Amino acid sequence: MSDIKDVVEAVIAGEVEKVAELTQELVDAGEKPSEIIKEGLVAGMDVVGDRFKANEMFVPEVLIAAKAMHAGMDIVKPLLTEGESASAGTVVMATVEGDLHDIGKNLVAMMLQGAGFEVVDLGVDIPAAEFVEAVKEHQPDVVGLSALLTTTMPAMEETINSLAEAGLRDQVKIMVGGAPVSEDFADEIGADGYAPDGSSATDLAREFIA
Ligand code: B12
Repeated sequence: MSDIKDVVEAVIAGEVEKVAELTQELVDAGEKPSEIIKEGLVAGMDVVGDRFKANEMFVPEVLIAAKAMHAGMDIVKPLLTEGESASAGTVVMATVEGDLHDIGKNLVAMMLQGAGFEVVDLGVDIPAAEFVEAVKEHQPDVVGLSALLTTTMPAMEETINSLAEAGLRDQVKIMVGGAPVSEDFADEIGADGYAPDGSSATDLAREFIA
């Protein structure tokens, strides 16, 4: 009989098929889907996030772990009842206008998904107006802006200003990130927070919602 702790270990090790098998076994044995997510899949990604932050795991391993986590999520998500919906909140994420870098943004999105957030990923090179439309449509709790170029950092401020002009600023918390971005810059442009990596971004999003 498989144990939920085995799911944690298999996620950390990035064993995609094993995570799917163990998850299915737990479901067949009557384990609650929400418990499998919380104590298995999300718990595994939490460890991955901590190890990434501590430079004990690197981007490719994190991506494989996220894939393993998704393999389990695909099995349990459809089984969740309305009341036990795993969603910790909704995050609209994208790389801002003029910027095509998405490796970091994707990593953050995966970590957020691993922590139970619904992520609406708009992609790269996203103009402020598109963020405004997405906030109207998806009513997220959090908006995440990514920029990797010093030349596209001003587009973060433009996006925040556009959300304010559209009267949506108070409905969302805005977090920013990307290699050239800092806490000071976040304060300067009126964002609600900055995080240096996916694991901290997840902590920040959890704080926003609490
Ligand atoms: C890969 C890469 C590319 C790839 C991008 C592929 C892709 N699909 O993303 C390609 C080849 C396309 C590319 C193109 C260019 N690039 Co480039 N690229 C890089 C490189 C080598 C790595 C970036 C990366 O993926 N890092 C790994 C990820 C995991 O880290 P990360 O992005 O920082 O993300 C983490 C955090 O920042 C944070 N985070 C990220 N986003 C968010 C969002 C939120 C909300 C939060 C909370 C946190 C967060 O969490 C992430 C996970 O830990 C960097 C150099 C570097 N070392 O950073 C240059 C770099 C960013 N590129 C650079 C440049 C100049 C360019 C080009 C202009 C080159 C050119 N002349 O054509 C073009 C621009 C294209 C465009 N319009 O965007 C410069 C930028 C210089 C500057 N200061 O502005 C850099 C720094 C290289 C250099 N030293 O010159 N690039």
